[in-house]
Amino acid sequence: MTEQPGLSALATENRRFDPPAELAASANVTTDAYDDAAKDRLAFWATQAERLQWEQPWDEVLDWQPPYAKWFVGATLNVAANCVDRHVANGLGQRVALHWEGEPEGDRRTVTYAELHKEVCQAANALTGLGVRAGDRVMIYLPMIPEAVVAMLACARLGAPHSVVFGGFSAQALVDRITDADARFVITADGGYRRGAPAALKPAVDDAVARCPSIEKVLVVRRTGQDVAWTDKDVWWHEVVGEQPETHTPKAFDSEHPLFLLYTSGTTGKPKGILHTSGGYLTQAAWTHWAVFDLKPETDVYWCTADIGWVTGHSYLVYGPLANGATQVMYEGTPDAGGQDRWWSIVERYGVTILYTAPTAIRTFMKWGEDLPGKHDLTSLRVLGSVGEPINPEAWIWYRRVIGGDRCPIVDTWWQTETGAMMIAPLPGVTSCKPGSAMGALPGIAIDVVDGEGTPTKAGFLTLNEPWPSMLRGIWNDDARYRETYWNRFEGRYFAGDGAKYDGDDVLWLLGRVDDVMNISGHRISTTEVESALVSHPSVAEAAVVGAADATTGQAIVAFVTVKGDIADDISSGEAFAKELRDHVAKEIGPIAKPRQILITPELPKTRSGKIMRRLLRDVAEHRELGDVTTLADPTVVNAINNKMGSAAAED
Ligand code: 6R9
Repeated sequence: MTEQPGLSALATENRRFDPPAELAASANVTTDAYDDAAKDRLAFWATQAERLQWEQPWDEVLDWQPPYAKWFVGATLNVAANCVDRHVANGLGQRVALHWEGEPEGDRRTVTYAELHKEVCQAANALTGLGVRAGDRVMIYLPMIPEAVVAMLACARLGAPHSVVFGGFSAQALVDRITDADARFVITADGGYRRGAPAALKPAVDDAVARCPSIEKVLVVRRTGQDVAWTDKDVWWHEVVGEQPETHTPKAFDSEHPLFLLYTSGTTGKPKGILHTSGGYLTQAAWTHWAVFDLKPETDVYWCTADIGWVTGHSYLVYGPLANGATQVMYEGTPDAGGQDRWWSIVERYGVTILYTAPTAIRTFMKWGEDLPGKHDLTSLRVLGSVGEPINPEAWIWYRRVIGGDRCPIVDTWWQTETGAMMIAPLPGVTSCKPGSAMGALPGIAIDVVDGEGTPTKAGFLTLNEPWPSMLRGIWNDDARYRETYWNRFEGRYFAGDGAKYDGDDVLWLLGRVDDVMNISGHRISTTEVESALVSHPSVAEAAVVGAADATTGQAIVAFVTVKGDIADDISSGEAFAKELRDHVAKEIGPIAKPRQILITPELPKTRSGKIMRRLLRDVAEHRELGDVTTLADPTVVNAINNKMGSAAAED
């Protein structure tokens, strides 16, 4: 356990997997795309933008005033009309948009584009009636139900930027985001189904709204039927939306009109509100979805397993696929609800052809055993995707063999909340892939790996050199942090925060975060956030949190905690106390941020200037030889912690 899984093998990976001949022969995108983009990048993106329906054409493709870009300047469009109305107008109203599957077995709903259109119009009318106007921020805190998609599109239709908060996050997380966004509305549900039981959402909203005076109305979907508290701000979705007229005339907004804010972790405790706008975002989300998955909307059944609370759910469950008129699967629950083969029964039932998921899920399925997918007919699958963290070659090969029947290309797609859409990925009809690599930049995207001085090199920091259509347009209300986080590190380059290297064949390998952001099951959580949650517990004095390699979740949270002087040793060393701290973190941030392991230690290793030496704690957490300890104020501290970790591991 000395390195992240698989990374040591990366430099010597020589296996190659060519595109299937049949797929290559009819691929949406060929090598020409690279040539076209290389010849004229802006013309290339303008061509992709023409795949959308614009009300007014643009005067200029790009206006770049670093670090702020405007794409398709002067043009107007309605994002929701692009995702719904135009397909209905093109005679595709009867095409299935969503095959929705609830967690309880047998709970299913089919939504055609015509039905989606009707519901989005009704929801837009209802929101208008509640007072939502263009520019208002609307929080969405919903389970994975069709209304989540409808709510996002209704906001987009009205030009009211949404901010989706993952349903697993706590009331406090909602308060922070509502406050930062200064939102006036919340769309939520009584609850959703999780692991076989209804999980309440409304109490967290009640708690948050009580603390957020800016909120005027809360629109509540009835999903589980569980009891809910009610205030005069609350309105039932089924009472107001169903009553509305079934049509709504969309207004065209400027290409740079804000589409959504999505909060993501940075290296400080305060989450950043990443701002995305309309025309450029939709252009790149739609084109990459069509090109990288080789989407054939007439015949494919596409399934992205991401939650709408993450950027992948925004770009590759809502905006990209719907802009392309895709038919897709949406599933509410956990992978083991109703059996550990639930996903494979879904693939079989709907004849899924394209599956987009995360390495952490694949590693979980590896653990559960290949006889489970083996029980189902998965021969409909033709393209597999991966996103969220580096996929180790072992998982890649398993994914290809067991799920893809050795016939499906795998597209490993690198991108971020900030990039809005895929940036680095193979093209399934073109690229000969190495297992575990995202291969190289997509057409129209310019990247460099640079050293500490910003000079291009073989191994170092991943940077983006040219503006791209779906790039973030800043951090909400924090210009200084936007410049500081992404643009000040290297002159003229966007710094992604990831390490990367080229192997001898000029194939690119992503090496994970170089800052203090952890990646837990593909979700970004900052060490500082978890530390502040721990320290907010009355018994905790100090906390240091690191991400340690974990075979299933990619990284797992290991917390080193010192307790306040008046806490007796036998209490703090007990399992009940560790559980209490874990639950406390779950309450403050959400269950996903629960530390895998909590180690109570008398002191934390610090430099003389008082900075916690995380590098050492990572070594401890991953059972590595300790590196240089000379800069520590008290070098004996780390040995004491190390001994403790050794005995804790033995107890596991
Ligand atoms: C889409 C998404 C972004 C961070 C990113 C990187 C990691 C995502 C990856 C990958 C290696 C891939 N990441 N995809 N690392 N290979 N294919 O995940 O957005 O939640 O903002 O996370 O995730 O470290 O910087 P987001």
